[in-house]
Amino acid sequence: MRLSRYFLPVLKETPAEAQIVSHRYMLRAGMIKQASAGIYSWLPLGYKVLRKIEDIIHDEQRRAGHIPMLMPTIQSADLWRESGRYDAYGAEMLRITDRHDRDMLYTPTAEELITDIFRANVSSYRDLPLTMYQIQWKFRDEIRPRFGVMRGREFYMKDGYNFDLTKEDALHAYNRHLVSYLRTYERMGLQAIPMRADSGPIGGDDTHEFLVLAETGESEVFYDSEITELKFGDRAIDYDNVEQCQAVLEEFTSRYARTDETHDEAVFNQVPEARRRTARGIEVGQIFYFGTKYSEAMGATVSDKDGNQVPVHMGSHGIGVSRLLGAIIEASHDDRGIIWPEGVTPFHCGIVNLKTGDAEADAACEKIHAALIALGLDPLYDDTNERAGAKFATMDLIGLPWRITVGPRGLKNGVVELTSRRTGESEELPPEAAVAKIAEIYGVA
Ligand code: 5CA
Repeated sequence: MRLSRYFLPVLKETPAEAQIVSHRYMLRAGMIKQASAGIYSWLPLGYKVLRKIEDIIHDEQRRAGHIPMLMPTIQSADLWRESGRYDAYGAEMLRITDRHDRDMLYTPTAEELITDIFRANVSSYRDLPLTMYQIQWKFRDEIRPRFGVMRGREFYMKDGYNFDLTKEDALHAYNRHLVSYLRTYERMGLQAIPMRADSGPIGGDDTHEFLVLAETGESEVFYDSEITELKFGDRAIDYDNVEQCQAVLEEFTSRYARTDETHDEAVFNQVPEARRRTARGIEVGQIFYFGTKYSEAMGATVSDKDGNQVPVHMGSHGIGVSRLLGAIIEASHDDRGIIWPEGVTPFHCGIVNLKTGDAEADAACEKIHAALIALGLDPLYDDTNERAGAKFATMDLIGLPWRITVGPRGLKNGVVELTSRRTGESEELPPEAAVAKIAEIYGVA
């Protein structure tokens, strides 16, 4: 992509309304624009990262055997009256009346609708286990929308729902989700720690929130520092293997790690003092097992092996897709801008032409740009007439992990410069070698 043809409305000034760094950088880098309180347009650069995050989630859900689908954002109130949540949800639910005076709502989550789909179509234990999920917009009329996409009113969420015959099967689904979430966040360059939490309006006893540690996080968290040394990494996992998934759950949840809602000072004090940590965290996901809460209220039953009608055991599992952009930036930035992890970067690398209009520099940039595209990569080529300093400032702000800098002086010696956004380190090398190195980094060599 040529920057001269792209839509990247970068702001020079720091917007006064933005209190935290991720919000400031998302506005300054032209990723989002507020449409009204807690509601944002996703400009091209922000939308690209949103899509990358979505792709990783789909990929990891597929690995875990979960089935993608899509449900509407506007739902009838009737289903929510059946579960009892139409009244219970309170002012956070955006209620809408259609032209026939029917009560509708903008979905804050989708347990009711998926349960309705299930009960209309599944009647036998033979069709279980079943886990379906969607990535869809949600609306919660938060009292205090703030921090940009972190606490929006409209936000993008992955929500998955499992249906199982027994509690044991449903707990396996819970464990499967925990494993798939660990993998998902790691691929985004994040460490998200599962912590015992409170289930709130979703209900149920078993629930873990995934928290990214950050000073600007809205949750207060308490944990054993040993937990930050755990990494799922690229170990093999068989999602059908109950013991294997259970072992991962135990490994990642046996140490003390709780949000303030479930914090217990007496239990915390049993952790050796040197390992006790109090910090703040950003909740980027939550998994729930709530048993038969919705299936009983809504008559979602199946016939078991003996022909008895039994309510199914369920859970739901969410990832804050739009919030993740904020969380990743909070975890990965410096005073010049964002530093995208390779897994979610909007463009794989930047190409900066130090002297646009110089025939040799232009030709070299074009060649690098074309070579990267031919490899299936997505570079952003700054072919504008801005000064070099301004070009660097934009590249640093938007946070592409790699930059190739091309200028007449280097080209005389047959070299360009390859710079890492994270370390700031540069090396001079021939253009072809710079392209080869980028290809190697992204595994397309
Ligand atoms: N039905 C369940 C699981 S699908 C559910 O709704 N869970 S939730 O309430 O925990 O939301 C899932 C995730 O969405 C949260 O972990 C959080 O990362 C994100 N989220 C929740 N509210 C907001 C909000 N106002 N703005 C941005 N993200 C949010």
